Amino acid sequence: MKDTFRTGYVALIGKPNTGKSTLMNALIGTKLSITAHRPQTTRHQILGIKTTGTYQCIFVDTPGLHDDNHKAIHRYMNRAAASMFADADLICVLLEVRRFNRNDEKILQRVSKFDKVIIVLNKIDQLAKEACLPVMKQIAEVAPGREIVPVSALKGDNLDRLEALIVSQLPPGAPQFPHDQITDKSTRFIAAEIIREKLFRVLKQELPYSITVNIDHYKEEADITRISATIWVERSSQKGIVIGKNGSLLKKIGTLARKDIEHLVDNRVYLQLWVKIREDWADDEKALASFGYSDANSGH
Ligand SMILES: Nc1nc2c(ncn2[C@@H]2O[C@H](COP(=O)(O)OP(=O)(O)OP(=O)(O)O)[C@@H](O)[C@H]2O)c(=O)[nH]1
Ligand SMILES: [Mg+2]
Repeated sequence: MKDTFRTGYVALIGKPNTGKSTLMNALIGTKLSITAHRPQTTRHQILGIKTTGTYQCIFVDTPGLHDDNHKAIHRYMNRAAASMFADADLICVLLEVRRFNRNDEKILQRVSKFDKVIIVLNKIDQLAKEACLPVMKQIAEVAPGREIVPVSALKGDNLDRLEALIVSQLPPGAPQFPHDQITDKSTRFIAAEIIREKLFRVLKQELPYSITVNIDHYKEEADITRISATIWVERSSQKGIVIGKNGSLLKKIGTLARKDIEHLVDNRVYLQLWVKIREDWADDEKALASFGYSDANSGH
């Protein structure tokens, strides 16, 4: 007898920097969501859709849950993460094997009332197997009876097992998206995110948190895609830092971003970058909305 088709939403939640975006990209097999070694990289909910002959798994990458609510953007990010809890068919809580702490415990307590929760213990490549066991025991004490799956999202270890477990818990149902659709976000959105990722990678200090990227023009032609984007900063001193000496940093960011966007759109890309100031945009509800941080994007 033919198996029933399964479809469901799988929320990936956890503390910042636990590897949610890396895991989603690995499970989908495409880089959809940007990643960085610093926390608070993801700002919006992003769907990553995997469809096979027997199931459609709709992963929801979310911003890391954190207690830092002092700016409007942080409140937006926490809303974008938390709005997923109630609607998901399954919740995967990501924990880092070397950094399991009180904040993770709080997240596990928050999901304790949900039926379907899988605990994903990530970054096991950073620790010897024997050293992982005590952490698993500690987690089991906080979340008794929950399945704990140790993985390395970066190296791909044990992801087959995780995926099989996820799929086995999806409810029966027809697919919600066409079989060839892999995300809910536009190429334009992902292009802006790629630029933001390069800013995270190239710039030192805390500056990336004061930056957002907006695509002003996006035009696909037969043999080239033309993109013009603005990097918004909060103060004039930041503008100089992003541009760098003789424009060197901005050029580097542009080159790195262009390469990734070319890969994404499978075309040559002409990328123009501007740097502009909007004072304190990250704590200004109006500015946030105009830069796309609206609850329509947060999944609210
Ligand atoms: N060693 C190791 N590093 C990993 C693994 N998974 C993710 N990372 C790294 O951890 C850092 C954070 O990864 P992200 O995927 O951006 O984490 P995130 O949970 O999406 O972070 P936020 O969006 O800020 O909440 C990056 O530098 C990743 O390369 C893993 O399995 N092993
Ligand atoms: Mg992320």
